[in-house]
Amino acid sequence: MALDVVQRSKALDIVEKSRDHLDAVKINWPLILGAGPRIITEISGLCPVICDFKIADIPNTNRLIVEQAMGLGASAVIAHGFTGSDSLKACVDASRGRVFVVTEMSHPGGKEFTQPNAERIAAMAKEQGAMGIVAPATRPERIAKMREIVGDLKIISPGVGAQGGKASDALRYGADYIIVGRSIYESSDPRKAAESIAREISDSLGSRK
Ligand code: O7M
Repeated sequence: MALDVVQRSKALDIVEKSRDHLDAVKINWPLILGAGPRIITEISGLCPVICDFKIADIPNTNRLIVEQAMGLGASAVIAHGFTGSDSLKACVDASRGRVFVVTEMSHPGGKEFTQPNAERIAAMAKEQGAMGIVAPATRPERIAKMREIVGDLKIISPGVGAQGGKASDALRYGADYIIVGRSIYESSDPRKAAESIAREISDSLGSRK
């Protein structure tokens, strides 16, 4: 789940209600800025945390960011790839390989700069020893293309629900996990929303057999 709320109490309440149906909680800048970095530690006591800082700097700065995130309890981090292989390598080294690399972004503007470079970035993620990549559920055919490139790396896929993508399509085209934000945290019943997406996923995996 992408937990893009800004209040500590609301964040913890949503995680407590929905965590039985989640593999991990992805934390982005809105929650860090709203609740403070210790929220990483608090939530990591309930569910694995992926710090989505879309790290995009020189190698030394990347290393410092990753060390802070992992030190606070993150299980993995998310980095951009466009800064190049040395910057990504710094993230891989500092997290012991627990990095997901953004390839093509899910929003319409993702076609402008990220799409033309996505395949090279995916290949670099594989070469540098990342754990996986991020690829768009809004364009599931692109997930299939990325799968050809990254082989057995994990693919996590945002853009389900509020951005128009479907969980079952993303999985059918090769994603391992989907990232869902607003469809869960803006729901009047986050637990039920997470449960119904988890059911869609298990049904679609069942129909793959
Ligand atoms: O389900 P939503 O649309 O409310 O939230 C989607 C989340 O995924 C939100 O936290 C975004 O920052 C993130 N995301 C995208 O929506 N598109 C991308 O291309 C990449 C990400 C992402 O998670 O990158 C790591």
